[in-house]
Order: sequence, then structure tokens, then C-alpha cells
Amino acid sequence: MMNLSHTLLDSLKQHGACEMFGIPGDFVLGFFQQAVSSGILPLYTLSHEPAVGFAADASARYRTRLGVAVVTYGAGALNMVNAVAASYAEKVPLVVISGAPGAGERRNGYLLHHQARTLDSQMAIFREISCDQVVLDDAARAPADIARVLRSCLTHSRPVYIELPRDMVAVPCGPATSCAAPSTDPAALAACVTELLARLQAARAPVLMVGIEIRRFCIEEKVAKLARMLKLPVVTTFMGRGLQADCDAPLLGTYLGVAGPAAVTRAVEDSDALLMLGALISDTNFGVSEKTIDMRRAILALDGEVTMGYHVYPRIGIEDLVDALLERAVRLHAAPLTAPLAPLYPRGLEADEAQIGPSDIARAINDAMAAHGRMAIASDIGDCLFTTLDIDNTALVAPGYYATMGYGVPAGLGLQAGGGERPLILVGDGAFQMTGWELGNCQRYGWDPIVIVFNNCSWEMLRAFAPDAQFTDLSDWHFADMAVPMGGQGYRVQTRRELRDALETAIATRGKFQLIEAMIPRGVQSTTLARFVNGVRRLQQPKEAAK
Ligand code: TPW
Ligand code: MG
Repeated sequence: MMNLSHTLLDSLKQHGACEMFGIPGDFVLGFFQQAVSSGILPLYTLSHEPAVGFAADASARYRTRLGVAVVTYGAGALNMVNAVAASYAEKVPLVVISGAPGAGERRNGYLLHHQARTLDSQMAIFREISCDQVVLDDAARAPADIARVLRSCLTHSRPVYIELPRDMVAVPCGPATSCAAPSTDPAALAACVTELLARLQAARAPVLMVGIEIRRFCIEEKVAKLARMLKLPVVTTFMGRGLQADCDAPLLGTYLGVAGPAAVTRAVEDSDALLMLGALISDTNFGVSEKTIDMRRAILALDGEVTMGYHVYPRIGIEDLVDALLERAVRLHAAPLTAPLAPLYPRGLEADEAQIGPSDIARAINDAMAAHGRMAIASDIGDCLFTTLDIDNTALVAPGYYATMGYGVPAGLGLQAGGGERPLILVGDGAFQMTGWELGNCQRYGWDPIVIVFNNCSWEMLRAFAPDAQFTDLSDWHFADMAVPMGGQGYRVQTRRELRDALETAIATRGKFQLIEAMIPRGVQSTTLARFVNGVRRLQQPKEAAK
């Protein structure tokens, strides 16, 4: 006999989920038992709920499918709020499943353990960071409610919240069902495409900027084809770094205003028709633009609508837009491109006795990927993320806009669990202090990521913004020494030669996580971080003075 847990698990699977991450607790124990005994979806447990959220988020981003995080009520779910907020901000289809008190205990007159204020406080908190919610307290409605919520998750590419009272776990329930996707209005779409192509055709220097939605909605190949047909040079946003890595697109590089490669900055800021597909208009993407982009001439497809000039075409799905453009595209006569089409990333690390800087790590990685093949990267926030701008374009998951620390290590675990290949994890020492322990879970599942800790004994990004601050020095924790007891191997490297050798050995060693602790002198930053911080400071100054 089918029960509500089976219906939920089947529905998740039918909507594309391939695994779940979680930490049990008494309010969700029954569902964990159902999940494991049914074998419908594999379940990976980690150590701390933020990591559960990050791992599920990363798997969803990387594989373009639902991510699932299962936690207990209160202490578990509320521990995951920051991770879910990150998924909300960066448009990741994450399904949060939380256990909850059953109907009888809700009425027994006691305060219940894990209760914050009211029994519904948790729902209220998650309503703010999810696009749809349901409490599965009615088995008759459950199949349709689950289908609605999972449909919302995919349509909006944002988290949803499912609360499962523990007395409902095994009640009989009908089979999983599904809801139709919303449709685009064909007449509005036709009008939109006509105007959009006319604007591109009239332009002197159109440019295509791609953002995260093209991955979320799985249209990277189509967008690359569109760029080729329209002869549009392509740039990614900062958040979109890693997009088009596996496509044949005329890619110029990643736009980061005054901090990014000059040719890309020029192309974007001089464009008189910037077509932005799925790009978040965030400060990390655009805050360091010296010449502000003229949004009146830009065309923006985001959040299911298209904006150009002073008007909006509502209800236009980005995939429908790209399909229609592909159908109608005629060759536009874009100006000859001034920049080389294939951006050049630094290679050929000098394996000498010099100290290591962030750009040496980029070089070492580029050399290794040239020799052994590309790896997908999970990066934390910190100078390691700015360093990815010097690393060959390869699949990347990182919190480039929401910028939460602690993402990198659990995200890498999520990549590998999600059926991906062995990932490369880039993380600062400060962020590693937050979630580095999660590596101890690799031994149970056979995961063997390669982790490079940028150990500058410092919150260096903060030092960059506040050079005189007294609180940005961190101690030397000797992370590499912790690797063996946690089931991995560690390498503490001080010189470029040691860095190269450790990376070679790490790549050759399978079956255990490989932790390379790269010692970087305090104050040594990547050129991109230095330019980013200078840019932010300089561009914010006049505004501050005007206050
Ligand atoms: C959850 C604020 C942004 S960057 C940073 C802090 C504290 C320093 C990072 O140090 P780390 O990297 O990891 O050693 P590096 O290269 O700068 O030395 N809490 C959270 N997220 C953020 N973003 C902060 C605080 C922050
Ligand atoms: Mg640091």
C-alpha cells in the first residue's frame, strides 16, 4: 500500500530529483526510515545543516535539476535558513523537507521541543525565502499539493518548503501526479521577438550577456547556437562565470567592470544593444561598472519577462524566447570583434622556491587541467572566487551574488554525490573554518574531491576593504594535519614547486579526499580582488560624500 512518504518521494523523482541530503531528528525520523526502506532516492547525511542546504543547492545548480534537503523541525530547519536564502537569491530549485509535530501533539498543551515562538513560526520564516509552501496535513490533497509545489520550484527556479507532520508519514495516499507548466502567450512572444531583433539589427555593437538563468533553465546550448547565428560576442556575468564552458560559443570572457578583463569591459560598456539573458542585476555583477550600463538600450530577459526600452513583455519564458529567436534569427552584421575570441588564461607555473600567490594557484590548476582534463569547480566566497577569473572556463558553482561563506566544501560534496565527476574545491581558510569538517563525510561515501585551501591566515577580503582593521588576522590552523584522521590526505605547501607537486600527487591519488593547504602570505591578493576592492571604494566614494 502506498503511503504519503512514498508519494512525496515518487513525486520528487518524477520531477527530476536524483538524491537527497539530510540530517535526521525525531520529527523527521519516520520519513528518513521510509526514504531508506523504499530506496526511491539515495540519501546522504552530513554533519551540520548549512552543509545539507549547500550540498543540495550545488547538486541542483550543477546538474540543472531539483535539489532536496531533508531536516528536522526547528533546530534542523532553522539551521538551514542561510543556505536556503542563498538558493532563493541565486535562483536554485531547492526542495526543503522538514519534519514537524503531528496533529495530536500540536494540541497537547505543552511547548514542544524545537519550537521557536509559535508552532508555525518556522513556516513563516521559510515563507520569506521560498516561492511556494505546503503542510502535508491532508492525505487526500497531498498528491496535488506536492505536484503544485514542485512545479513552482521548477518554474521559478527558487526554493520551496514542504512541512511533513510526523503522524502523516505512513498514512495511505494516492499516487504522485503533476501540474502543467505555465505557457507563454504566442502573440506577445512574436511581438517581443520582432522588437528585439529590430533593436539588435539597428545596433552598431550588440553584445550577448549570459547569466545564471540560462543554466537553471537548461538552454546553454541553444544560447550558444543563437550567438553563433547572430554573430554576437558573448560575455558572462560574474555570477555566470563557468557558463558556456561546454558549448561552442564566441565567448569573450567574464564581465566585472573595472575589475575584469579590459576587452570585456569595453565590449559591454560600449555596446548599444546589450542583450542580457537571465542575468541578475546585482551589485556583484554590475556594481563595479565605471561607465554605467545604459539600461534603456539594454534588453533584459529575467524572471519570466522581457524588458526593453521602457516597457515589459510579461509571461515570456526564457526558453520560449530563445526558441523563437532561433527560428526567426537572421544574420546580424555585428562589427568585427576587437578582442581575441578565445580568452587566454595564465599557464606555465614556474615550479621554483618562491612563495605562493593566488595567481600561482590559477596557473597550477590551468596546467593540471591542460594535462589531465578539466574539472568542475566548487568555490567559496573569498579571494579564491576572484581567482577563478584566471582559471580556464570550466563548470563552476559559487555564491557569487549572495556571497555566503561556508559554501565551497559542502558544495563540492554535492557535486560529487550528484553523480558528477571528481570536483575541485577552492576555499579560503576563514570559510574552511566554517564547513571544512564536512570532508570527514567523504570516507563513508567514497567521495574524493581535491580541495585547495587558500591559507593566508586572514580574512583577506575584509582586510582588502579595511586595511587598518585589527581583527582580520586568523591563526595558523595547520589544516593539512587534520586530513589523515578525517580519512583524507593532506599537503601543506609553501612554495610553487611544492604546490605543483602536491597537485600532481592529488590528481593521481583516487579514493580519498586530497587537501592541499596552500600557504599564502597575508596581504597577497589576486589582481582581480585588488581591482574589485579599489573599484568598489572609488565608485562608492562620491555617493558616500553626497549623503
Ligand atoms: C557566512 C563576510 C566576506 S569575505 C570574508 C568574510 C568574513 C573573509 C573570508 O576569509 P577567507 O577568504 O575564507 O579566509 P580570504 O580569501 O578573504 O582570506 N559570514 C558569512 N559570509 C560572509 N560573506 C561573511 C561573513 C566575509
Ligand atoms: Mg583567508
